[in-house]
Order: sequence, then C-alpha cells, then structure tokens
Amino acid sequence: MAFEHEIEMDLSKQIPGLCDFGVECFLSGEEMEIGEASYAENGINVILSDKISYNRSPPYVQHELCKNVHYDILSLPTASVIITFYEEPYSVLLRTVHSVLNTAPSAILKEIILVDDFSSRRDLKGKLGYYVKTRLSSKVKLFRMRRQSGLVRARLAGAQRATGSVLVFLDAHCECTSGWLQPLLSRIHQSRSSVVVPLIDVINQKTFEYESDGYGFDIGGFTLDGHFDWHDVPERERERQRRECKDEIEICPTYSPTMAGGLFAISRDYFWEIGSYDEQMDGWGGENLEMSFRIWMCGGTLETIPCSRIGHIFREFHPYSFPNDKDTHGINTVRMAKVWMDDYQELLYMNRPDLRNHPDVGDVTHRKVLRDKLKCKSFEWYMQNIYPEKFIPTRNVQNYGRISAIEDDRFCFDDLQQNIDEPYNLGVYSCYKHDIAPSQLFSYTYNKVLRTERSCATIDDRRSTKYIVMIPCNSDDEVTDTWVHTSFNQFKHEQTGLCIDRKNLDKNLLHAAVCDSLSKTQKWEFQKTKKQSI
Ligand code: UD2
Ligand code: MN
Repeated sequence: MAFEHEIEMDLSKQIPGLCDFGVECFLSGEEMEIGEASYAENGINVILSDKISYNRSPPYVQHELCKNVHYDILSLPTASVIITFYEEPYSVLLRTVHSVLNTAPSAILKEIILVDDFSSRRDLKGKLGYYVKTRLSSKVKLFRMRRQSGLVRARLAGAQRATGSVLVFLDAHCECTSGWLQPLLSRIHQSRSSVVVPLIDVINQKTFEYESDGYGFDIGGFTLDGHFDWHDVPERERERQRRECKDEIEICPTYSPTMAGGLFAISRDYFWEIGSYDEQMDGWGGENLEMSFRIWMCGGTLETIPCSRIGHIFREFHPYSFPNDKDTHGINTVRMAKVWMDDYQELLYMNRPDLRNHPDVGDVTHRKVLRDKLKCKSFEWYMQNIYPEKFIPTRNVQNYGRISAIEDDRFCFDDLQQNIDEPYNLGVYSCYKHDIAPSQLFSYTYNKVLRTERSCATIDDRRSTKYIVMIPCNSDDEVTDTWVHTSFNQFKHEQTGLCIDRKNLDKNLLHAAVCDSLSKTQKWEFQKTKKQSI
C-alpha cells in the first residue's frame, strides 16, 4: 500500500527526543538550507517539523497554584475539539492532533473534528485520510469542504457535526500542554455564558522552541483600523480579580475585551444561541472581533484562563491567498462594524478610507436582526464598561484633526508611513485636503498629551537635533510628556520648555527648538474638516 509506505518513511525521518520539552533545535548543512527555503514558502520550517516526533513532550509551564486546583473529571462537560486547516504542513497538523490526544483526559475528550478547507497539498488528501483511519483513535474525524470556504464556514461545518457539550476551537499549528483542557471546561461548567481562552504561548516558527517566559500574559484589545492587538492586564481588572479570587489572582479568570480568535472554548448550546458566526465572512480575518464584541454586548463574558496553556506557531505571513487577492480581513471587518460598532464605525473608515462603501461587503440585515433579538447593549456601553482604557482619538479630547502650519497647507503633522507600532519620528507632509488621512490624525487631550490612537509625542534629547518622537503610549495611561498649545500657537513641551519647530527640515522631520513667539515655523493649528461629526 503506497500510503502505508509513505507513512513509514515519514516516521523514519523523525528523531526521538528532538526538541522535547519545547527546547529549540536547529538543522545543519544542506538540511539547514532546504529548511530555510521551506520557511520562506510556508512561514514555518517544515523540514525541521518533519524531524520532530508528532508526540514530542510539551514543556511544563503551568503556574504552581494550578497544581492545587482539583477537577472532578466525571462532572465536567465533554469537549469536541474542532481544527480547521487550509494548506497547513502535514507534520505540523498531525503534531497538533497528537498533542490534543496526549494531553486531554479521554473521559472528557468526546472527539476531534478536522475540517479540511479544500486544501490542494497532496499529503493532506489520501495520506492524511489513511493516517487518521489507521493510526489515530476513532475519536478523530476528518471532513472536507467541497470548495474553499474560509475559516468561518469551515468552523461552522465542524460545529454542526460536533456532539460534545463544549466546542473547543484550535488552529492547525498548536501544541497543548498538560492540564490545558480541564480549567476551560470547568469554567464553562460554572458559568455557561463564559467564553474562555487559554493563555497562548509562542512556538517559534524556525526553531520550534516553546517560548514561555514566566506566568505573565496579555489580554486582547483592538485598533481602529480593525486589527486585534495585545495589552497588559489593566489595574481595573486586577482589582476585580482581587475581589473574585482573593490571593490567587495569578490564576484567576481574566476578563479580556477581545480575543485573538483561534483558540477558545464555548458551550455548544451557547455558541448557537449567541449567533455562532456570520457565515458570510469569507477567507480569513474579522471574525474574532465580531465574536468578541457580540459576546460582551449580548450578555456573555470573554475570559483568559491562566491555568490553560497552549503553544501556537505565529507566522509572519500567510502561506495562502484568496481568489482575486481579496482583502477578506477588511471586508469582514466592515461586516462586523456595520452590525456592532454603531457610530464608532466612522472611526474605522477614517483609518481605512478604502473600506468606506466597499462593493463586496454584502448585506448584514440578518446579523442586525440577531442583535435585536438578543437585545444586545450598545457599542458605547462596551467601550465604557469593558474597554474603558481604549483611547478614542475623537472622544473626550480638547481637539483633534489635522495639525497644520498656520495658513500653510504644505505642512501637516504626519507619520510619514513609518511603522507606528515602534517609536518613530514625527514628520510633516502636505495636508490632505478632504477627509482626514489616517497618517495625519492627531489629538490633544485634556491632560495635555499630544497623541495618535497608539503613540504619544515626546522629545528625543539624546542628540543635538532634538527630534519629536512618537512612542507607544503607556498602557496604564500614566502621563509623562505634556504640551501646552500656547497663545502664540506653539506646541510647548512642559518638561523641557522647548517648542515644536519645522525650521531647516531634514527629511521632513520635526524637531524641538527654543521657543520664540515670533517664529513662523513654530505656529500650528488644528484644522477642522467636513467629516468631523464623530
Ligand atoms: C488569528 C487567529 C485565527 C483567526 C485569525 C483571524 C490565533 C492564534 N489565530 O490568525 O484563528 O481567528 O486571527 O481570522 O488566535 N484556515 C482555514 N481556511 C482559510 C484560512 C485559514 O481553514 O481559508 C485555517 C488555518 O489553516 C488555521 C486557522 O484557519 O488553522 C487560522 O488561520 P491562521 O493560522 O492563518 O490565522 P492566524 O493565526 O494568523
Ligand atoms: Mn494560526
């Protein structure tokens, strides 16, 4: 039998003990080169993955306090683990499946449902089917979509077939660590409207190291251009946890405004009650924020469970694309925003003008009907109660908009398309005339911070030219740099007494200079535009 032979060949490539306990490992010589080439193609070093056992031992990463928690396995609900995949490397996918089988107590693992989203890779066809049939427990079931459907419809197809009381979704490149499943199920058992997320560790895409530094973790937020991002647990939440869990806050369920989307557990009945997914979302992206907002606004909670830890391979790029290179993330995000974000929707379009009136968004009436039926709260309620730390550039500020040189449209503050997740130099560029371009949207807050959605203005005083540098704002909103907008229209830095100046521009970058009330190059004003109704 050809598959039998191929499977034996695959197993013979694996080196027992390689990368066990999640230590990093490397290839050498020619293998290193083909490993690097496979990385360039897949975003994962597949050659290395092929050499690591499907059953490599996970590291021990649970917090000490988790050891003292006892779970009565027989009283826990059962779980259906759903893994959808599209063009995933075969050995990476199988390691995910094996790790679930190795770590989930069989009394609570009802089944593993694999959904192939119409992959074209050869080994994901007959060989995978044969492996599942001949090498894996009958709890593992494999279904195939008849055309490429995107991860939302693939997950829905998996959920429709699930028979366990809890649905556990995983990406196809994960490794579970011991004891990960019980705390998720236990929390749902206690509170059926809790949607729970494990602590997600990083498995290095090149070395397969299971990177877990300590017990700290982040919770989820979002950016106004529609992306998920990570944040420290705010003090507000720590206080709630102190009330809830007393002196065990390190392992206390932690409220999270959003989730990354790939790894979570939800009561099966509750999943359908709360509106499952928007089945018209194609491809990849957007469904995670949609589900996060929906859960909070419609009466559920979204919680990170620190005793449950799972490693995930974060790729730097997607090894797959969608028909006509469609921006499925953007389109799905508009579908989400139209239903859930109320007038905050405008902020998405302000940051993504290309998504306003996008022709491929389609109709969202049925999701609005769902929102009415479930009597969900407003997005404003969500922002005030679930994510009050989130800075909204147009709310509760002294001023916002473009900042232009007085009566000179050639100079507006601009991020010059630099990477805004890192510190960057503030620059100037011709003012965009109509809408506010996202690169030119600035706010001036009541506590005198000059900022964008994510970055706050400061002065780099290490060099002779004192550039204005935008740095990621402190997540606990501690104000360090403050600016006075003077009666001479200068932005004066309170800590140094210097003013923002555009004299002798070098590469369009702004700097700070001794304040001079007569200087024309120090005068700045907020320009209002017609789209400032938000
Ligand atoms: C993150 C989530 C992912 C999903 C995504 C937004 C984590 C760790 N991952 O991106 O689950 O919520 O954000 O959409 O939270 N897949 C399909 N069909 C497709 C495309 C992908 O089945 O058309 C599979 C894919 O093989 C993988 C899963 O869906 O198993 C998620 O895709 P990803 O790993 O490329 O997404 P990721 O981790 O970058
Ligand atoms: Mn993933």
